Amino acid sequence: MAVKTRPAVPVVKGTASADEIAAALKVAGGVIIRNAVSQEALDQIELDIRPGLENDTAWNGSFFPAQTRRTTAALQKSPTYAREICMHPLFQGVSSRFLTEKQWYWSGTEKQWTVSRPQLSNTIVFSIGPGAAAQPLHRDDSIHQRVTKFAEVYPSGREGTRRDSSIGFFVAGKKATKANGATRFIPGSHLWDHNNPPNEDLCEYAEMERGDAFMMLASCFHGGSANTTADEERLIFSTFMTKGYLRQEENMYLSVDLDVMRKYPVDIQKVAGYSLSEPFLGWVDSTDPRKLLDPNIPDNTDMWTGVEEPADDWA
Ligand SMILES: O=C(O)CCC(=O)C(=O)O
Ligand SMILES: [Fe+2]
Repeated sequence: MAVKTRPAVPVVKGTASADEIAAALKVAGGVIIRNAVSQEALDQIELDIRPGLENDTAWNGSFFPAQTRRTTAALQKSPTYAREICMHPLFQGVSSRFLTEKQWYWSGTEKQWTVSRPQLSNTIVFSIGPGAAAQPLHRDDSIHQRVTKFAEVYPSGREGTRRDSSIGFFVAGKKATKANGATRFIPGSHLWDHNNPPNEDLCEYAEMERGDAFMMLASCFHGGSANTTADEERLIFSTFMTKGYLRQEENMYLSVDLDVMRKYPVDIQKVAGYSLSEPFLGWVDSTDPRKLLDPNIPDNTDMWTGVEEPADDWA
């Protein structure tokens, strides 16, 4: 099985562009972003989600260590999480570049172009306590039944938008070190063939200060590591975006009350899943599901965008 030398771990500043981060992800599969989220936002998010962590009990299974506490449905619990993490411009910008898909189909003898934009897949807060064992190395794209073929380099253009099902954004709510269990990952493993098993010896650790973030393609091998400290909590805000036509990992429609969703601005509602994936996927009552949140918006019953290929419209 072809395994190339490992690329270095890319580390960029929070002022980097989405294009720079996308380019680095294509090479390494994961990127560390310094100072991605402000300390004030993290203070508020922690206040919002701490009760949920305190109410959680040990996972009944082996994937999460007994010392891990989780809380989900961040949109229900923390508008600051929604705005500052889910809608982070770099997370949204990079997700648009990898996960937006354009395709044409025949309508009679006319080609009709459609665009499917990415949506939120999950929002999970992890608190991983002292003594927690390491997670096995895994790829998060298994939830979407993905089978990755070996590639020398990440494909460009439309083929590139078909490779990954999801992108993760792990924001450090507290310092993450090798000792307290920082996420480890295998740089370059997003290009590996499905049959190529992970290898612990090839791992690097995403060590972060509070407010740094680790962005990762879902095809990259990774896992939470052992927390070998006596008294340090590792606090991670973990958010994924996925394709507009795949099932969300966390069912946002059942996890977030409609009354809570109604209070959010339109951009958050759309990213949460209240929009159509063209040509006509995800409707309610044969129209845009966002009508459930705002009955005054116009009906959307167009099943295509047009005969011209739409331009890439991200900033
Ligand atoms: O704990 C971490 O850093 C990563 C968690 C993870 O990869 C998972 O739960 O799928
Ligand atoms: Fe994972």
